[in-house]
Amino acid sequence: MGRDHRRRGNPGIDAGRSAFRQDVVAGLSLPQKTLPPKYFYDRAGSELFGRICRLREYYLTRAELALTRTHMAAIARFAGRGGVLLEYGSGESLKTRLLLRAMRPAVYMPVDISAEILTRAAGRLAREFPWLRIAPVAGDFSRPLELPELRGRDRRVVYFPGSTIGNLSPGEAQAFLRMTRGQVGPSGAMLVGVDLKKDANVLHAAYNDSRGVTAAFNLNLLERINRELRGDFDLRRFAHYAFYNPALGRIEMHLVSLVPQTVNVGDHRFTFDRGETIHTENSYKYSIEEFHAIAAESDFRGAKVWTDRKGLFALHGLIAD
Ligand code: SAH
Ligand code: AVI
Repeated sequence: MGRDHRRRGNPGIDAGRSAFRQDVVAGLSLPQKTLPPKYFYDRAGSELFGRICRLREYYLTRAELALTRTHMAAIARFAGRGGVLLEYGSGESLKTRLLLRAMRPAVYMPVDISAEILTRAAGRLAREFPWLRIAPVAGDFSRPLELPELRGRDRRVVYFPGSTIGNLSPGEAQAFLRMTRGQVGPSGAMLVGVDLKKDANVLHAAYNDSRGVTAAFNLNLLERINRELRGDFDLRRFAHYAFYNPALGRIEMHLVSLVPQTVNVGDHRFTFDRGETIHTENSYKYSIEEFHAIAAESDFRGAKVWTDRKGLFALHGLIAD
């Protein structure tokens, strides 16, 4: 077994907290108050996301798992055996297990902003796959990341499942793909999970679940600000609000202020009108053609695409163009 324990990725807790403070203050100072969705994933947020994945209404995880199982042999042929598998936003590395078994990469490099979940997942994988070298990187993929040396001659494959790419704007998604295109080089490949466009009612239910888990996930961001940045958000005065914006092809998640109010975050003070919102997340949905166009802008060619039987979700196999 080869576990790599050196600390890598972005700077430590204090630098992380100061970036969090800066982003929160900047976002709440905008005319449309906004918070970056990457801050959802503290310990409580990651656990809530795990519960979302098991909800009846949240079809994304089940659809992607089903299509991966069904097409595993073809996906593994596309990815190739051995080499380096680099995964962004790996979380629990749930779907990755299927890929690891079929691909048997020499090195698996999971990258996630949530260091705790990453370490726990890497520990489990090390027990389950004793032959695998695991090199976890705790870091933010929206900033330049210090990655461990990628072994020169090995083929590199980047895996980005879960439709996490949908949480980036189309421009950010292109920039992200351009970065990974540089990482995989001319002979590498990328596997990207993308949620497909579909009936708005199905989308609406997935982001407004009957048990209120998505609402708790959204509101946890305010709780995190209270905990880590000396905030005084009263969670009873904000409500989860998610809807599909068909013109932009995205689910938007907001937190609506239920009353006129003033909120403090450390030494900063923010006022809210009744009905004013904080925009917390976008989740873009792309048709196969739309996603191919984004990939092409980043010098990737859509070589393969696998979907589930219901046509809910797509896994794209991209190669360097
Ligand atoms: N890949 C898993 C988890 C998806 S949830 C799945 O398909 O189920 C999104 C994951 O991306 C979370 O684990 C979160 O911590 C991570 N994440 C979100 N924004 C990130 C960022 N900017 N940098 C690194 N990881 C990020
Ligand atoms: C991680 N990401 C792809 C999820 C999504 O569906 O956009 C995050 C999420 N937000 C609300 N529910 C789940």
